[in-house]
Amino acid sequence: MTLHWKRLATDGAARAGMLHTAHGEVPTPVFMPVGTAGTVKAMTADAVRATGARMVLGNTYHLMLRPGAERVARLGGLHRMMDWHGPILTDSGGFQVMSLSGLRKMDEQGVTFQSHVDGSKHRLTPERSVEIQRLLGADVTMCLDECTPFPATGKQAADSMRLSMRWAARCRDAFVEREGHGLFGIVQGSTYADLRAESVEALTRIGFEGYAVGGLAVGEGQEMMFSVLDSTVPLLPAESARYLMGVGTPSDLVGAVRRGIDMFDCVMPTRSGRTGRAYTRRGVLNIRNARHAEDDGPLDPDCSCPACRRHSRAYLHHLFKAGEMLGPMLLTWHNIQYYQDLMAELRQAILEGRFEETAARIEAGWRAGEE
Ligand code: PRF
Ligand code: ZN
Repeated sequence: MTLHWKRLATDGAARAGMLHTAHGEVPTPVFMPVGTAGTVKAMTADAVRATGARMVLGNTYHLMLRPGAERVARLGGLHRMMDWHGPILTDSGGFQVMSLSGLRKMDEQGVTFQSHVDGSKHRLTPERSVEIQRLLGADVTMCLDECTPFPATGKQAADSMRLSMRWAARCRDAFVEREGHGLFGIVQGSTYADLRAESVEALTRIGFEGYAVGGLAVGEGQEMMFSVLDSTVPLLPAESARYLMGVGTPSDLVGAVRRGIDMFDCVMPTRSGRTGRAYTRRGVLNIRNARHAEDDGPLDPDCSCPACRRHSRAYLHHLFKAGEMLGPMLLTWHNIQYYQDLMAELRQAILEGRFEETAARIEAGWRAGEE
């Protein structure tokens, strides 16, 4: 059987389910830590697993440039290289080309760009992106798309979305079916409900193992993002997984799960962990702040991660002040743990039919406030 998702319970629009892949099962809603360059930065694979994470994300763009997709394949694939034996979803590269590469040129066939690593020239087409993701060994392959910049006029958004839909059809043709592997389409259309509907229609006509909502969290704000989800998510097939790409804050996750999203990825917990920002049950804090310098208490008393169980805020503060690498490691661990605990709590609440009261309690905790 190819990769598939099974719905186990619903509560309002929120869903609890199970994603079945070649590398195991993943309970949803799920948050996938970002392992861009073949590592979840500052974490060993065992540490990632210990947080409860069951699926991680890898990036076509970074790995094609360094160490190269063919080299990863010769070395046994990304799972073996990373020593991560759970499922891996890989992003297709288009989004990262736009946000990271130098000179780039888009045409009907694909995108040509300059590497941010050494300035060398590369080309990505829908066919090559799918091939690279196969060489990496991705369980979930993403279609090559264009993430329409925000804001966009109706015409810009329509042209961009339709190009992504033509590329989606080419990705479907290029994808080689393998047991437990699947291809996800990506809905685009910016903030225009009619274009989002047209995009869903085009993708469901082609048919994918799952559907992502792309082009959000690009500057439109949470209210607009939720409004796009309100109009778009109900159009997606009820029996397929839904993935909101590159989102988001804990509050974004609760709001998107409430609207029927099953899967997420974001650099936020890892990236902000490295700069000293911590997400807790009582909101966000920065451990570098002087008020933590002599605080002997834990970062989050209800968290089971090593940063919280074995260390004080004062010690974590000291590590960051001294520029010690253990600081970013411990805060990354904590933030991933927090995101995993949040998703597990939402999933349990959906299974027990008490999503809204759980969400309200979590949101009240953040308002009780750290800063
Ligand atoms: N497309 C792809 N990857 C993405 C996005 C997208 O639109 C986003 C938007 N938030 C993040 N990552 N392929
Ligand atoms: Zn913790």
